[in-house]
Amino acid sequence: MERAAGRHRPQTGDPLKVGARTLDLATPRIMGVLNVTPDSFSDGGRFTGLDAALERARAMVEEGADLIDVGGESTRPGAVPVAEGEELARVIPVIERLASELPVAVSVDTRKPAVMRAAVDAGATMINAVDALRTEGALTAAASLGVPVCLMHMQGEPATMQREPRYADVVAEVGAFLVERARAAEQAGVPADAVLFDPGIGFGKTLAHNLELLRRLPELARLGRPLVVGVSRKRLIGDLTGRPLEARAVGSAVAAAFAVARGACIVRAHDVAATRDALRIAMALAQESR
Ligand code: HH2
Repeated sequence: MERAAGRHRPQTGDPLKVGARTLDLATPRIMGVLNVTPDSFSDGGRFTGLDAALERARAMVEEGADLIDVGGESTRPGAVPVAEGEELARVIPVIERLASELPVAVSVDTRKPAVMRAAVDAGATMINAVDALRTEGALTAAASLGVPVCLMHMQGEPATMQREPRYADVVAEVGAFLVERARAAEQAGVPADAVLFDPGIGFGKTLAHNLELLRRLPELARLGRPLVVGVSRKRLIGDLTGRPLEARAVGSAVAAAFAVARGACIVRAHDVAATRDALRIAMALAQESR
């Protein structure tokens, strides 16, 4: 893919080391979503078998995914927390298999320190910390594992987060939260250059909050850490297009391209082929406008 040239793209320093691999974030990257849960909002129950999970991951890599994010606990609005043993049983065999068979890095989407440890032991080389390492023991676990960590903003808990979320200034508050969590991670021993930020689109946010975060993404990019953004198939796409979950690929890809043009380095996507095409167009246009 063409090198980035958009005026909003941040200088994020060195390429990201993910295990033995290196991700040059000057080119936008796609994180393919693989939920091995019965209840994820868009792909729940579809990839819970080992072979189905592997097949799905392979297809996403073929379509252009640069890493695969494995999740064993849904964080959709209203989701019920999953016990540690259950989450381990869901994700560890899948991560083991993907890490040994895929040509790309594998990340683990979790809040639990025990899952982080077992996942890295099984071959994961990145932690997608959807509560920004606020679970007890998670900061220490992340520091000891020595892999990059994505710190995501969430207001409240999945079970209740969409009940009237409020902010005085959503961008300022999300930014301050991420900076505070990065400081906590650094104090625990996570190297500053191993931290990525994610505004957590849809996590305790109204449509207006989500749109404002996406429009003002350059302000978050200026915080100096690579930005991860997940819009894929989310409610905002449904609200804006009127489309059901299975018909949100185009809307999601357009939103991902917009996020990249505004400074996102990694986009989290279910529909990888559509997203890859959209990013290619967005980056080619960004280069034109230099
Ligand atoms: N969104 C979801 C889950 N994990 N991680 C990051 N870093 N950013 C996101 O926006 C994000 C995330 C929710 O989407 P999905 O995984 O498809 O659904 P569920 O939580 O129901 O499994």
